[in-house]
Amino acid sequence: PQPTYLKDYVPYPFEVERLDLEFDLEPHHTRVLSRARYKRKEHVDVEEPLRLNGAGQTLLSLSLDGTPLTALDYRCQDSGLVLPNVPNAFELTVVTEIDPEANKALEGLYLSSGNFCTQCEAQGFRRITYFPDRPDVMTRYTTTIRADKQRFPVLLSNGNLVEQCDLDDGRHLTRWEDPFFKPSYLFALVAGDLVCQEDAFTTMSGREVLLQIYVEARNADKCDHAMLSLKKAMAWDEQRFGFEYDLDRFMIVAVDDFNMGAMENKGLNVFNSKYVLARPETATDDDFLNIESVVGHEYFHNWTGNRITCRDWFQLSLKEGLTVFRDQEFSADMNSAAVKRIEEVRILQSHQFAEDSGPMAHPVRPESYVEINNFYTMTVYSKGAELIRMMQTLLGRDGFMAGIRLYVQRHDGQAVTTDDFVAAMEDASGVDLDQFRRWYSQAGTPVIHVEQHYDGERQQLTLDVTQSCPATPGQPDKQPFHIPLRLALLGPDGTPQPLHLVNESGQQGAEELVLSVTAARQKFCFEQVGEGCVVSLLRDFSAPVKLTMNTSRDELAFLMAHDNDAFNRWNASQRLAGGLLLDLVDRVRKGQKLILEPMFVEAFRTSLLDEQTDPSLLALALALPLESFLAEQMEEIDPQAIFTAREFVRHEVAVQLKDDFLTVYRRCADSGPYEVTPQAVGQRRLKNLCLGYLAALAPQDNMIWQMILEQFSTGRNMTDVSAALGLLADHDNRDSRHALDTFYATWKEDPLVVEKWLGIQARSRREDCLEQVERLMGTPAFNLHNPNKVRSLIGVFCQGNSVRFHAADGSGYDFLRRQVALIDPFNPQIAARLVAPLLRWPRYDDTRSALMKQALEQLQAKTTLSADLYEMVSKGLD
Ligand code: BAL
Ligand code: ZN
Repeated sequence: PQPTYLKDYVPYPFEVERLDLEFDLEPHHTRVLSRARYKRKEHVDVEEPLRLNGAGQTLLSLSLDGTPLTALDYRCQDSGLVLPNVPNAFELTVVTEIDPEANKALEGLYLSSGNFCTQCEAQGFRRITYFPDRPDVMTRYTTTIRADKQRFPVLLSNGNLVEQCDLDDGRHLTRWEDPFFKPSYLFALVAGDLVCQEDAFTTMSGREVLLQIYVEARNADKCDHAMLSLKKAMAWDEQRFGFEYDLDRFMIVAVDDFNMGAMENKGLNVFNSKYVLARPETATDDDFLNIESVVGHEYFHNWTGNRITCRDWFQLSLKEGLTVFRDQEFSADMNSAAVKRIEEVRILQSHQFAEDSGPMAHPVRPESYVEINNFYTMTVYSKGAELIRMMQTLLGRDGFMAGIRLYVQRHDGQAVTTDDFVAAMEDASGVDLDQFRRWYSQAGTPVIHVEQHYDGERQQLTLDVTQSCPATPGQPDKQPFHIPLRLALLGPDGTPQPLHLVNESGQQGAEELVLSVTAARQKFCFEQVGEGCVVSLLRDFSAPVKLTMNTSRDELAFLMAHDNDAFNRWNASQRLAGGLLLDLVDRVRKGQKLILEPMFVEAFRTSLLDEQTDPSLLALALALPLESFLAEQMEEIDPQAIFTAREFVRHEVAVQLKDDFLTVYRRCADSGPYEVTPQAVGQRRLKNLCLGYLAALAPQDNMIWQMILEQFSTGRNMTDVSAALGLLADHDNRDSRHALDTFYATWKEDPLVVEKWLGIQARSRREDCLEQVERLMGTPAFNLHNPNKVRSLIGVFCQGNSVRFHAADGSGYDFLRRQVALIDPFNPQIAARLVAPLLRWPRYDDTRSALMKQALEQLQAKTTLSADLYEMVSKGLD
């Protein structure tokens, strides 16, 4: 497969004035008629042929302005059709047949639980009909759907319903018109036996919008939270961004078989059921929060993605980075902003930073791809959102909002680039973002190193800041980034001090400043700085960088207790725990005795007993740094040593603070009805954190073991029940087997709960975990064709159970290789995502790295590799 390059972009030579689609739905033989009006753009050569994308369908007929074409009039290639001699304006009618039932790649039109649905982003529309399947070709769609009325009583597509009638032979028809121009990736069709929950929303200009959530009948009682989230999102987008919904109807459909989380099709969002369905008995707090965030995200795309879309797929972050930022702000406003920020950064630091330092490292705006599906990455999404956040920081809220207004005013209805977005921000605010643009074109995580020098006599503090960025594939040298560095100075009692920058004409005396770091090396000097001040840097994680600084453990403990920036308080706790853990990892590797520093236990106890702080923040501060975060800090990753060191700390803290954990556990005990308020969620988080530490003493400590069993059997919500089951599943004994069996027997008809059951077992610390995973693959609970099941079992084992996946004998690698090889022939997207952990082989010891590489080489040697997997494997071996 050949790469596509950003530098080769050329506009499409034709405009498409309208597109009429007609579907005659049959599971194995769906007939698609598409009628499009094409018009050659001005100044385009008359010799320029019409090129249409298309794959995986049978061409039944083709006619131009009503005249049938013969095989001499066009060329049919693997990737589509070429029509060499077309007039300047014409209507082309294409009739094709497709087989949705056989479509296990879940791209284009397919069946999920017997219902038809579509997924067209990025390039699925070409599997439905021949068309210029690229985001810069926007047109108006009319969709007519005909199907058997009894089997498919609900027939949906984008826009407004304009016709509905019964036909002969038990079939019926609906016709939908979407008044908005859209690219093909936003097309959607759903047909099935679904029930609908309805509600309404009145927009700020007073229009009534019909809201509908369609699900299978068995899930009818699990839509309330998604509906509430949708209404909150619609109101929030009006208040915060001034964006009002634009159609008469907004529909969400939940399906069980879905490669992604959800899809923002115009007016008809199709969701992975995981991000719609929830009841307290079946869904955890995190599920509830994720539903709110994903429902928001897809809804927010209506303006940032649909009304203004991407010129080409290299611009994916134009809509994704911006929309992730918007959903983050929404969740922050609905819940606790500090908790949300910490969670975002925790994921960024452990996963996006890893991507940025591996063979798939790419800029937020990539320069080439073999398969665009491989670029729906943490870098494009999460780092892309950080770029938007940095612009807001540099421009201020008002400047940023002026930029958003200008962006919409200039580009509504267009397909544009990330550069257009930055230009709107610049033009609206007057802030020069020329150097800032490097964030879009340079890959890798910048490292900022800060040396501080205090001159007591002059009362001056100098920060000597250097920045660098490691080489990434194809980019050996980097230019300095424009980095917003938010900082404060805290006095000995924790009070923020007024800041006075030497040689600075701007505002002086503020308690917080954003420094613009733009050079490879830069000094910032502050005056009137008293003795004993501690600097609080990169507050609220003002840039996606790694910060290194010679902060002592005492200073970290001080920041942990006193920093008035909640993010930095958490960050100090992670740096302190991280430093200690990495020292212990080192001792494990050297075979030395492990000792836990008393100051750590004391700092831990102080936080644990703090009754003033938000319990969610405490739970985050008291959680040990993730294994993946620690791994990222190591030159050569040793998963076994990381595991041993973490388990040692967990056990030691549990031994020393057992009574304190019990006190807090009991204080946070479940009371009252289930609510997803920050306070209630926080109590459950803190309670389950305590139980998690205490579990390190079980099952030897029978009292603790019984407590876990008790929570499992009497827990009144899935958060508590699944937390307890996860702790039980770390052991192989009669109680834990009984708990796992009972749980499955209770929930075996609910796929989303079965996924949790699989995930819990895939994450187990049991030494025979892989054996259990392989056994589960052979049971009815698992299905290789269902992406959620694959992610819950295979994905969790390979990405969330580092110590077992990286077993020194290579059994985990061999397992992953076999599963990837099995899945690739029918679902390349999922296979390519699954293989990612093997690409990190250069970071491990010689034995592991040779085995991981060998697994990749074996995959590469296969004769039939999808483009998706080919790209991942070959980059991994480059
Ligand atoms: N556009 C694909 C799913 C999402 O990011 O919303
Ligand atoms: Zn999105």
